[in-house]
Amino acid sequence: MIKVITYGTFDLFHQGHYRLLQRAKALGDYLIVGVTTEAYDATRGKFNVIDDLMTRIENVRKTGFADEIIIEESAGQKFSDIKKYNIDIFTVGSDWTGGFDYLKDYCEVVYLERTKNISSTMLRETNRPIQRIGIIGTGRIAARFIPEARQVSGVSAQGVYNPHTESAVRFAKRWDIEAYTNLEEFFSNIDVVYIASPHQTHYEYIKASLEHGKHVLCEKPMVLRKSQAEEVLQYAKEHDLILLEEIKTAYCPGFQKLLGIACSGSIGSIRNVEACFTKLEKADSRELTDPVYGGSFTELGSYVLLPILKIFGTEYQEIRFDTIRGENGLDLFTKASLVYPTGIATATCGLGVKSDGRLLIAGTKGYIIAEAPWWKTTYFEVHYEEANRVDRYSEIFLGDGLRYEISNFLYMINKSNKDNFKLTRGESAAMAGIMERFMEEERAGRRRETAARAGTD
Ligand code: C2G
Repeated sequence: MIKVITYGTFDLFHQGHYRLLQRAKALGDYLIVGVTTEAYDATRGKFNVIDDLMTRIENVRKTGFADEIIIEESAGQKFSDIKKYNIDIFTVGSDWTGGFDYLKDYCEVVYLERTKNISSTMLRETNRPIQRIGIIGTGRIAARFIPEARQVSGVSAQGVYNPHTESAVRFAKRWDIEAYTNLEEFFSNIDVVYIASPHQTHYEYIKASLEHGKHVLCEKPMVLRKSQAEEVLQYAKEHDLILLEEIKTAYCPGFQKLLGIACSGSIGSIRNVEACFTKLEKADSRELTDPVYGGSFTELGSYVLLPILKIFGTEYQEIRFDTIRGENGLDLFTKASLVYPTGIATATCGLGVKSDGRLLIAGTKGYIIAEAPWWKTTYFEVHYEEANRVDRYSEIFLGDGLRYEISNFLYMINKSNKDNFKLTRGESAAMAGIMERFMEEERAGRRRETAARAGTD
């Protein structure tokens, strides 16, 4: 019996896939088809798969050509499948010609002529028009966003808005996109909005974008008041629009895996979460000079609060902040301590004090440790009472990682799915509430310090 194997994503199943499977089957007596998982596709840069795995498997099954269907989960699996299933022929479309020659040592490799004028990419683009992204803001983060957006098919960076003509034009020129200084004109030329302007401007821009019927991806911290967060999230929900807060960690595959392990019970009941992120900034940087919105907590607080809210939820009983301030009164280093009914947590961040920058999750049976930069999770360990027992996990993190949230955003648009489990509305609102409380306490603290200083002069 001649055994044949082939692999693919088989998204939006089409004639090209059908013909490939038909000819693959004809090469032998028994055909095995490997269908890729979403996670594996993401590791090879395919971020735009529309159909879920079960739908794609079902579509392959319905052709009647596959005698067996398996799941392809990782690079390197082809080699072991060929051994495991005793394969005679590996086949794939001619778009891969040469790409799998390394398998020739183990079986015959056949590249079948690819069917012309049809592809999943074409179908995605015809059925779902490319989402033209308009960017608000021209700073460092906006610049990081564009190369990342270019990795995700189905979106294109169309233009940038900045009320200051010179900044808008300079940014647009650099990235070869359109510059807008008029908000109405900007909205009429784009489909979705990415907001990367200074923190305090987010709220107004989110409102304006939603009122123009645009889905919004907004940089963290989305807004700095809980009532504002609730208002815009509610507005988006009622108008069937997506409003997503951009905290790249929430969308990266390694962090998803870490949360999965943490919540699986393998370290028992979780009792303590400690998250730390420090980044030394120059004294004259915006982050350390903006008198109202600067400081370590508004800059990095979203990252360190994320694992805490994901694990313990949004219903903490107490929260307190301890802060070290610089000469201009801005917080250089802040520790937020949260108390929950079943555990405690600290969120530590610094722009003027360097610390370990690790994430520690302690449970009744063991603990998880992810070292810096855990906010771009690629590796973590699970430790137990027996010192020599350590489980190690790794995951890919591509580029600057914004591609994960952009593809998540696009997926939600295409699926008309307005609920985002990776960072829920409740979690975003809770974060805004914590930011608000911190800023209020900070202001009061600064006033007290100034008064005390005046008293001693
Ligand atoms: N195909 C084809 N003609 C088309 C489109 C696709 O013959 N017009 C073939 C591809 O060459 C591939 C199969 O159909 O053999 C599945 O295509 P995709 O779903 O695009 O999967 P792909 O990314 O090519 O994955 O490990 C996965 C494999 O490497 C192939």
